[in-house]
This record gives sequence, C-alpha cells and structure tokens, in this order.
Amino acid sequence: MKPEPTPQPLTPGVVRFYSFLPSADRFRDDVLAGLALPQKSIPPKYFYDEQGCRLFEAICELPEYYLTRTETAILRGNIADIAQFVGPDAELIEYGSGVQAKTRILINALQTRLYVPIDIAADTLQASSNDLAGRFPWLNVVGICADYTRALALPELVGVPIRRKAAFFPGSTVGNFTPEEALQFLKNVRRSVGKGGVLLIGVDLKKNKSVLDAAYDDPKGVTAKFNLNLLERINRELGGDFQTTRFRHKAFYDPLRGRVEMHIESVFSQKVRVAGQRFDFHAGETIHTEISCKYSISEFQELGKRAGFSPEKVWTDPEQLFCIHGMVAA
Ligand code: AVJ
Repeated sequence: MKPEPTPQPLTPGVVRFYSFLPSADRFRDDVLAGLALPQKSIPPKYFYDEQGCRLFEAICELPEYYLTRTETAILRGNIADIAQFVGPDAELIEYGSGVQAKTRILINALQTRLYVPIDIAADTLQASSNDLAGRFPWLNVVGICADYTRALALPELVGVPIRRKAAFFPGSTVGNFTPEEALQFLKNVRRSVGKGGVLLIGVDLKKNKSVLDAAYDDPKGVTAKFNLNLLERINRELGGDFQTTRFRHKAFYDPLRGRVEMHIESVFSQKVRVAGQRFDFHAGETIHTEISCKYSISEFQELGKRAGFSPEKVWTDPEQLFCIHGMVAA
C-alpha cells in the first residue's frame, strides 16, 4: 500500500471513499481452491455481488426471516439507553454496513458526526453512503470498501472532534465466522476502537430448530435464489458453466453445533468447468457456502471477554429471539 499522505480534514456532506478491495483474482483463487477441497466450500462474503445484495434485502423482508425486523425493533425500543451507553461524540464504525437502514436510527439518536461504514460490496456502499449523507447534513461519512474478514488498518481521519470509537456490527453477521474466527475478529475490533471504545453487536440467539430451519429455507425460495446466485456469479465472472437447475439449496440448523449450515447440493452426478478447470460432483455432493452460528447470551459474553471486552449491556426482544450486546474495550 502507498504511504498515507497528510490526512486532509473531513467536510460534512462530502462522502470520502477508500478502497482496500481484494482483486478479482482473489475471487477466482478462492473459488478454485474451495472447489478442490474434499468438502467443496466457498466463503459467504462472495454472496454479495449486486444481485446478491438485492436478494439479501429481499430475505430481510420475509416473514420467516425474523432477524432484521427483530433487531430493528430492539434498537428502536431501547434507543435512549443505547445512546446513553455509547455516549456523546462517538465515531461510529460499522462492519458490513449494507443498506445502512439500522444505522439511521443510531445516527439520529447519537447525533453522530463521523460515520465509517465498511463493506465488501462497493456499489451498495457508495449508494447507501451518499444517500445517508444527504439525510444528515452535519454528518461526515468515510466509506471503506474492504474485506473485514482480514485484519484491516483504518485510515487516520482528522477534522472531527471524537471522544471515543464505537463499533457497530449488526445482523448477527458475526455468526458467519466460526467461534475461533469470531474471537480473532473481535480482537481486531478491540484494537480498532482502543481502550474505552465500545462495541454494539447484534447476535442471533439459539432457539427451536423449526424456527431456524424456516428462516434459512423459506417457502418462497428467496434464500434458495440467494444461495444459488453464487453459482451464477461464478458463471458471470469466472466463465463457469454451472446449470443452476441441476443444483438445489439446502439449509438446516444443527442443534449440536448451534449453527445453521447452508449448502448447494448437486442433484445429479455431473461435471462443471470453472476458469478452464474441471470439477466433478457426485449426486448429493454439496458445496458448503455458509455457517450462521447462534449464541446464548452468556456464550457470547464469554467470547467478548476473551477478546478483551467487558460485557456491560444486553438488549433483547420479548421472545428472546435476538439480542444486541453492549461491550466496552477493557
Ligand atoms: C447477513 C450473514 C447475517 O447468516 O443470517 C441470510 C445471511 N444467509 N439467509 C445470516 C443469510 C441466509 C445472514 N447474515
């Protein structure tokens, strides 16, 4: 990376973007390596091309997908307490910011002056950040297009007085990491916010298998489309020849491991070519595309402590479907 020039002061209403995006070759390398594994597997971050972002937004509207709606209600219902917990003059750093809908609630309540959304999806990041800056004229927005599953050094920002840093990681996206990866990620966040910084993190709670199975395998087939779009993206960007009708979406909650697993299953024995390489599937063989780990309140607090946070607050809904943890960097 180039040496940082002297940081220029920020201006409200002028959205600044930084791109630390992995090259297109990385997608190719990860897909080719993942399809060569005994258990074929592709990381979930590759779901989010333009079509994938749209399909994820459609998932969030499904009656079975309670996560988004419940988390939004928790935020709204506890916003005064949450704002008090974060305190005034906080820089708000959001991981996986997407369409930034929940963020508006926070920015409004916190009267945030510096917002740093981080997302892998460049177009969604730009469109959402510009839209947000238009809604809050006093707000400085610095969009970071990056893959935050790798350690990430945030640029130095000047011109806005800040008392502490607050990391916001909604959506239970932390569940896409294994617990070991989540620990590593939380340690990185701990370093980014510094001592006294805070973390607001949305975490889906363990629950009845039938509720979770329906949330990840909806009857309208939107989640199936979202999952199978990965094959279409490979066809589009890597010259693959997947016939998506010869594959099917498979998602289920494994109560022993406390996680949902999502796979793409080959319905037939078949061969596929991607970027000039051949891959064989036997009937019933799967590509593992996602895990969504579920944590009890105490399990996640334990993880936070191991990462150097002190768990101080938990906000939840009356049915205990979902929760938001408030933690302070020790
Ligand atoms: C955005 C990663 C939190 O795991 O619940 C939704 C993605 N996958 N339906 C999740 C997703 C299938 C979602 N996260």
